[in-house]
Amino acid sequence: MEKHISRSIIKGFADKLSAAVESDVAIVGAGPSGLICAKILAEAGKRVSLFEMKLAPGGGVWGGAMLNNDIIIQEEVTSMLDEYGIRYTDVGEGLVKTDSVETASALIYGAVHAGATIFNGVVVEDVVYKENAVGGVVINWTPVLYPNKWHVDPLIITAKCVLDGTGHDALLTDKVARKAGIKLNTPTGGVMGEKPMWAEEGEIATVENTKEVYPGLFVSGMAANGVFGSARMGPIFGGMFLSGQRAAELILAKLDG
Ligand code: 48H
Repeated sequence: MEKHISRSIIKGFADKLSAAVESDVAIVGAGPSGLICAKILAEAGKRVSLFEMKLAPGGGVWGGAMLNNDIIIQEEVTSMLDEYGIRYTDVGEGLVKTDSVETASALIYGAVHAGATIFNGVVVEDVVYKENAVGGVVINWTPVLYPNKWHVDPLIITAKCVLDGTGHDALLTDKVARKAGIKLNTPTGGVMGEKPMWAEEGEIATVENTKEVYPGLFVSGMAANGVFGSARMGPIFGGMFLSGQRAAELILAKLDG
């Protein structure tokens, strides 16, 4: 029995990782925008690999606001909540609240159930950059790099499109821009840095900023606002849902167009 348990898990994981080596889309960061994008792309039949450096996917959803574990979403986005079966309560002013634990778990289940593969505990430390385009990600086990900084060479995942959904500091896009010495599709050509809180503006901007910032490299969610220098918005998540949806639309247009 023990031998069979171990061999089944080792083989199953090796098969998953081996299949991921040739992905259509590599999504970096399992926050709400990355998870929503993953579900839509997987439903469209794309081979989607999602890498999350933490043990638990879900990003900033779990903690609600200062660990008050509810989040706020705009009424216009409740059709997306309905699709996941996430329950919500009207709180007035065109807003609803949801339980953050129910929301995070539903988004994770939705992505995996649609056919995306989530690799948790895996950090994306770099990208593949060839012939003026991003063509994949470079991965390692999170404990190899944090806090240990062991000198262990990574594995490489090829992908036609890469989504930076890493949140506030857009660290992946920042690293790519610096290391490859490239100009991004931003007004300055670089990562502009997130602005302070302005909920209404930040929510609109996160969807508008969801773009292909360099051939093969897309940004979503807070990373999009970090790249384009837009405001943060606090614990309201409609923009993150719509950004994930927008990222999927743009990536599908690139893959199928
Ligand atoms: C693998 C990585 C790496 C890496 C980071 O921040 P997130 O929740 O993602 P978004 O942008 O979809 O959602 C943002 C939202 O949660 C939020 O923070 C809001 C609304 N803030 C407003 C405000 O004012 O504060 O998740 C990003 C995920 C995290 O789980 C990271 O662990 C992960 O990306 N990640 N995974 N490799 N290099 N870097």
